[in-house]
Amino acid sequence: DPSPESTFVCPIIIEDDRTGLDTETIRRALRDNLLYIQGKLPELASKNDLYMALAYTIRDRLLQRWLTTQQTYLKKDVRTVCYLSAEFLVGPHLANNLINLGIYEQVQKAVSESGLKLEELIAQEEEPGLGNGGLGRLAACYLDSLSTLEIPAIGYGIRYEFGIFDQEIHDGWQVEITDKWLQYGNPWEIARPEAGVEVKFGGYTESYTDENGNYRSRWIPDYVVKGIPYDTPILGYRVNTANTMRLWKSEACESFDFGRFNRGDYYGAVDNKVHSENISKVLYPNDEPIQGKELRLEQQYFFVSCSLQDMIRIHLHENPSLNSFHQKWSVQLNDTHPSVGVAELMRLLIDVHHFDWDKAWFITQNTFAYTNHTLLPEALEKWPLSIFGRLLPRLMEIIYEINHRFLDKIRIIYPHDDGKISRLSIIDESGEKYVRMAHLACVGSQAINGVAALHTELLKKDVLRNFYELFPEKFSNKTNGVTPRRWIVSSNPRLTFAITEKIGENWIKHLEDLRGLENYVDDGGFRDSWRRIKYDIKADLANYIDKKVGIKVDPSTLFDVQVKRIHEYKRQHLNVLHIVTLYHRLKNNPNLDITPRTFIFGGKAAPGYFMAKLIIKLINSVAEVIDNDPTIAGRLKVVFLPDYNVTLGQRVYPAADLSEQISTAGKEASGTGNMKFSMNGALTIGTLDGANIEIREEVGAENFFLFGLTTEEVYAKKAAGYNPQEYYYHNEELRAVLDLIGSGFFSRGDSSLFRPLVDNLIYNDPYMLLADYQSYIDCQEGVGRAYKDQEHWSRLAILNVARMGKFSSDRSIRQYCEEIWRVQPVKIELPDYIQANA
Ligand code: GPV
Repeated sequence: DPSPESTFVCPIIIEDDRTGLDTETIRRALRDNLLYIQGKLPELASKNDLYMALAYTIRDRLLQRWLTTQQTYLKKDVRTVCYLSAEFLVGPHLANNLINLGIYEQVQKAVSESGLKLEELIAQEEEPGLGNGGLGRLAACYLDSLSTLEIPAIGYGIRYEFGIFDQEIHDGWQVEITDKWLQYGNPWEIARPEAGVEVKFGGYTESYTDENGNYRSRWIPDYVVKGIPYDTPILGYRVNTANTMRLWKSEACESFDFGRFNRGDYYGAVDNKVHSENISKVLYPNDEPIQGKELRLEQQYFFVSCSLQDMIRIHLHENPSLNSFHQKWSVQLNDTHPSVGVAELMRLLIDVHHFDWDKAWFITQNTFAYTNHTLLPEALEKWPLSIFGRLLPRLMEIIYEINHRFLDKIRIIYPHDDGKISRLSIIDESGEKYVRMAHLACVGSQAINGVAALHTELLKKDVLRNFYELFPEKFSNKTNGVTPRRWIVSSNPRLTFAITEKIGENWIKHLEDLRGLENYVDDGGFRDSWRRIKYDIKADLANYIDKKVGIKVDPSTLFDVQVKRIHEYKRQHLNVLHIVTLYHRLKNNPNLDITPRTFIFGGKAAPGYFMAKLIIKLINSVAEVIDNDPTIAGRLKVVFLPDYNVTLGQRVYPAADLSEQISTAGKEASGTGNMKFSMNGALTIGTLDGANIEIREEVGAENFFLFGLTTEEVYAKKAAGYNPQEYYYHNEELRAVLDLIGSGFFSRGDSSLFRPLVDNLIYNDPYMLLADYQSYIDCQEGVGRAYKDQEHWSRLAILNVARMGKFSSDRSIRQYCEEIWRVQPVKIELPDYIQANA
């Protein structure tokens, strides 16, 4: 019998070590996790042990919010957005979760007893590099906003074992190193093997008549792979909503073939396991255009099939049938990478759930929506029929049937117009036959959107013209946005504090409120502190640069920054032409009065993209000569920062004075780095391309450095037979600059090294650098002059920040919710015993 003393007459209230948000409880939980998860005594713990213990401490605080969110969704039978994306470039989780939970300060104090700073533990996190660039990062910003806006959502993707490669620079050249982001474990994910699903590949199809006399198809595959979901909670800012990012890992169904093993074929016995696990092994490191490799198609079909099967399972748990599927799920295709989903949902509805074609098609068309992210014709995804049909025979049949029915309708609208038919067809039959994935996405979706106003207009006029003619009502624009939680609050705490001191903290959730800063542009004291903050951040970056690449840069110089994937259309080499122009001028006139600048570059090149890799080598070669030339006396410095990624972006954007957004007009769909710079008080030098146009509209033409041809002028020049040689021969300075590069001056006398690059500009110049050169140089002179007047520059910078409200991803997501997904917020109430956010 229990003694009277041990009988609880009422529950004892203790702070739960897994949920409490005060400093003391977090401190206790941290020590506890260090011992019981890391198995370390405090005095023997490494920095990484402490990071892991802290990560688990924070994950504990997410779990109640996450489970409550999922339970609420099930109970309320909500409509859910599924964002299908081959890439999610989420960046490190720890700092973001602290900010969104509102416990940054408490954790800072709790950590201090370890003798380490919270910032050091935050820096310990290995970022999940599960994306290439803008497209993957956009998906991550959208997950943040979906949770912050309390929208039921799931991000479905692939759990690559190796993400985007780490970049090292050896002798000026890019070297790719395998990204082993999982090697010390990932505390933010939870595997759900019980929710695994199977995916078929290869083999053949056959028709049969079922017990009711219905004519059906079945797919006899060559092999079957299992998908295991790994879930990561995505918490919104100061709300209880924690949505799920569900990434699929591929595994073998039977990891070991005993039949083969018994026959003595050990390697054959593990073959199947090796092949199955290969599917989610590595991210393809090409930005646009993608590479047509079979494994890439396997990846796409793998994650899309897993995700659709998952939705169907969840749906049937709550609903008697799939008749209402499209009412409960809105599935967004992030570019065409997941567009095989259109055919896969048809297959699941018809072959597995025995729907008839028309009903299945109605559900499918009302489920999907498609976002296009590119204007480069070579980046439009297409798969050779030979590969597609061999790997996915049943999907091939379904796509033929979709196309057949689609073209039958088209023939009625455009009788006797065979050109139209072949231009609209999902199958490209002009040479080797291909499946055109954008056509499949357009035909199978209820909505189609571009990612900036100009981009959407060009889609309608050009890339998807024939589809726009057919169904104009499906098209709309959704200008990209970025999350201010990561791209201002987390990356730029000093600016966050300065803004919040003046206008309160509402702007973090309602970025339009930054307008309030306009009241302070005339406040000299505010401008002073604005400049001091920028200087301090630049000094931090200068320290980082010295540590990483051993170059000393002066924080009082103009920091002129271009960070993004290396691509000819993004024109990093135009930036180099400007640098060499200034260098050439200083060599001819050493006393020339110029605004001292530090040029900072960062970005990865696709490993197979020769010209992009040569551009990296050029930047580093020019850097070496200029940085070591005593006549320059520090007035120009050039730095290439290796391994540009989300973490480095968070360091660089806040430190920039000038943002380089210099793509050929009509080539950059939107850009999102342009937004991150401007939000952090950099001014933009840019062309009328992508979202630059809308940024300029918002901040005002007088606060933006514009140069270059417009899209119309680019088209007209091309049509008139663009000849770059005319610019080369008629512009003396340009010729001197190109000749200097071509001569071997920057390559120790080797005049062959940069020849392909220089010749490509003089004789071909597909991205019209030479046509834009003079306009760019002149515009940069204006930048230099403007920077000399620091009071003036500060005004422009403050106005840039004040007017960036439109470019929050919260605005973008609200528009998707209202105009495409038709979903509503769902409030999440925590049980009483969980401490609410601070
Ligand atoms: I397609 N984008 C990308 O990063 N990778 C791709 O494969 C494709 C597009 C980018 C565009 O280049 C940017 O202009 C755009 O801002 C971004 O996608 C997000 O929409």
